[in-house]
Parts: sequence; C-alpha cells; structure tokens
Amino acid sequence: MATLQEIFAAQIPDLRKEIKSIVKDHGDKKISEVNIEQAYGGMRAVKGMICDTSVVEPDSGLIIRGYPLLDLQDLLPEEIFFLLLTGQKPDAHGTLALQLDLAARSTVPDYIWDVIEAMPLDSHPMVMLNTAILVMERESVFRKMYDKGMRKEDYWMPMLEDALRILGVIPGIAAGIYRLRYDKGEPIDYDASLDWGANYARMLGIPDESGDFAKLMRLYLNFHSDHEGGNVSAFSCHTIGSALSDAFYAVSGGLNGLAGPLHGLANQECLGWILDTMEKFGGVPTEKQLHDYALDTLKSGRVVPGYGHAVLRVCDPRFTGFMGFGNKYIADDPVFKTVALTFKVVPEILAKEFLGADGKPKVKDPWPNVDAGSGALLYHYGVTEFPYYTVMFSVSRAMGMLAQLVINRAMGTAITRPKSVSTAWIKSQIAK
Ligand code: CMX
Repeated sequence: MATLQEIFAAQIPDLRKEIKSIVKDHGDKKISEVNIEQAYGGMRAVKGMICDTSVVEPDSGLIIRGYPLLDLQDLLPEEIFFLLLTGQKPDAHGTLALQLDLAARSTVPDYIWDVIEAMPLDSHPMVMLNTAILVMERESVFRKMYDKGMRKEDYWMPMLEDALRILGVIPGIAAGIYRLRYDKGEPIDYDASLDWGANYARMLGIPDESGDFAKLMRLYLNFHSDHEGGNVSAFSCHTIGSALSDAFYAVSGGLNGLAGPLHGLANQECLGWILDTMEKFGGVPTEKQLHDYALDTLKSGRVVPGYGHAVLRVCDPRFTGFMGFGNKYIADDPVFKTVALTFKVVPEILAKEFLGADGKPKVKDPWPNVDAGSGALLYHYGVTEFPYYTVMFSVSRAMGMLAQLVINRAMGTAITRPKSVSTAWIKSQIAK
C-alpha cells in the first residue's frame, strides 16, 4: 500500500468531482431548518457544514470514517490520523512512512523554549501551548507558497506539509511545557525509533517500566482525536482556516476554544471535582455522601464536570473505553474508584432529581462524556498537575483539526459566513 500523501492525492480528483456534481444536481435540497431557539441556543443541531473525518451520533457516539471508536482502540494514534484524512487504515508500510515523516519534523526550535521560558510562571499551560504553535507560524509553508502565488487546487499540499510539521512537533512542545512549567527538568528529545504516542509518554518523563503509561497515552491520543466538525474547537479551526489563514493560526485558534471549561478544560475540572469530593470525605466517599455532594454542586448553580453533552444522548464510548482501561490496570486506585462511583450515582441524579421549572430533567444528556474518566488514569500514573490535562487533549485533537483543514483546502471549501440576525429582526418575524 502507499503513503498517506499518495493515497490522499489519488482520492482528490474523484472527491472534487463528486462534491461538484452533488452541489450541481441537488444544491437546492433542504437539509436543515432553524428555529428561534436554535438561533439563540448555540445553533444546536443545525446542519450547515460538512465534515467527512468523523460523525457523532446521539445514540452511539463517535464514528471515525464508518468505524465505531471502540473498534479502533488498538490503532496507534498516528494510524487514526491516517484514517481521519484518507478514510483508510494504513498498512505497516503506510504507518512507518508516516512515523518517519513525523519524526523528521519533530525538532522543537530553540526560539519556542525561549518564548515559553519568558512567559510568567502562572501562565496556564494551554496559553503556553497555543502561543508556541502561533509563534511557529513563521515556518508555515502554506503561507510562503500563498504569498508567492499558488493555484487553488494545490492549497492542500502545503497545508498537509504544515499539518505534518505541527503533528511532528506538538508532542515535544507539549511535553516540554509539562517539564518546564512543573519543574521536572529540561525537555526531552523525540526518539525516532518509537511511535508517536510512546514518544509523548517518554518525553513527559514519567517513569514507565511496565510500559502501561505509554499504552494509556496511545489510548488517550486515539480517543480525543476528533469529534466531527461543529464542536467549538473544530468549528473555530475550520472558520479560521476558511479565511486561508494557515494551519498554525487555525490550530492555535481552535485550541483556544478547547481551553474553555465547557469544552476541553472540563478535562481538568473533572479531576478537581473528584479530588475535592475525596478531600471532603477523607477518601472514597460512600454512595450517599457522593449523592449529596453532587446535588449540592448542582444546587449551587455549578455544573458537574464530565457529565452532559451537546450531541450525545448515551454514555460516551470514550468514557467506556477509559473505564475498560482502568478496570484492567488500576481497578483498586481510590481516585478511579471514586470516578466509578460517580458514574453509578450522577446520571441518576441528573435524570431524576435535577429538574427544571417544568418538572422535566434540565440536562438533556445525563451520561458521562470523555472528560469524566481520563483524569483518574493520568493521576494514577503520576501526571497529577491537572491544569495540564487539556494540553494532552490538545495534542490529540490537533489530529482531527488538521485532517479537517487539509480536506477542506483540497475540496476548495468556501470561507465561512453564516448570516446573523438581530433581536429586532427576530421580533419583526414574530410579529408577522
Ligand atoms: N451539570 C449541571 N448542569 C448541566 C450539566 C452538568 N453536567 N450539563 C448540562 N447542564 C445544564 C446546562 O448548563 C443547561 O442549563 P441552563 O438551561 O440553565 O443554561 C441545561 O442543563 C441544559 O443543557 P443541555 O442542553 O443538556 O446541554 P448543552 O448542550 O447546553 O451543554 C455541555 C453541553 C457539555 C456544555 C454541558 O452538558 C456541560 O456544561 N457539562 C459539564 C461540562 C463538561 O463536561 N464539558 C465537556 C464536554 C465535552 C467536550 O466538549 O469536551
């Protein structure tokens, strides 16, 4: 089989033809309607953009290129990137070629460390990561070729080159931020003999004689890679890229969205909530204690982080996968046990006791999302600095954002420009 670049290049002519004929023959067919609640409510469920890398079905969760996520658990993260971009799983040759491509682009330039070291020590690690990616924009091949004059059909090639550079360098930058920000020592270099996920685990510097932490990191990077196109980070990245801003601008911008507490930052908030609970009750709480604590959280107007989702209406398969890992490797860990107890208690509270003024459940999805379980696993292996967790999410999510960017430039996707309306206009429509 061929390389990522060869397979993708070969697919483009047919994909372009297909999209052109769909738009030409069926362009006026309606696929969505929008009501006023949706316009004020974050455009929830409005179908107004295309994303071919993955879909999220309310009743089954993430499906990457037709494969339910849990069927892809054994793939390496870089193989997931291959799949996201091309729709095909690589063979051994394709995987190795991609690993070599990433290794060849893995050197973190010295100026990145200078920038990170110059930042105030209380800067959030997400600020450090997003700044580092943005500062690397000077290396963008896309921007250089665009400035020279490039045909629209060729945009995807330098976009893919930038994507590989970002994916090559991001584990090293992220791991270096961990080491510098938390006083763990100097950054560690990439090892070209290891896969991408094992590299990230090794560069963090976490002792890992059993190799289990590397296994967790592969799974973690695999599970967080993509979640279709309309979530805050993917949509932000998509919109920025649609202006032909290069991948460094677009990914850094998308990750700024991931840094919000209702999105990727929930990752850090979840473990904080679990540890607060344990501190309050001096260890793993009883079911009753956890129940009352969760209810107190809700009554005080705060969210129970890690529960609920804008799209999902079932237990997130990513949570299920992490619980599977935890049950296999760290079943007796008290933090993991508290996470498991939370899973037993909280969905029932959200579904039956947390009601709106109309007496119906306030929350549309009472189930855990991806963020509810992963922190306990990281904590067990020694990554105890939970403000760092969203950086790990980002290393993975960069794959989805970049695959989407490359596909969009290959397909000539238009600049994003939905129509906004004013409240005065809404009122005039109601009056009619
Ligand atoms: N705890 C308390 N209240 C919650 C809640 C939770 N876990 N989940 C939803 N709600 C509330 C919402 O805030 C909303 O309240 P208001 O009507 O007062 O505004 C109401 O329930 C209805 O919300 P919804 O339609 O069920 O959910 P949304 O699509 O508006 O929001 C999400 C989805 C994820 C932001 C929300 O469930 C939430 O805040 N969860 C906790 C934070 C979290 O885990 N985020 C990570 C999501 C995964 C990711 O994107 O990374």
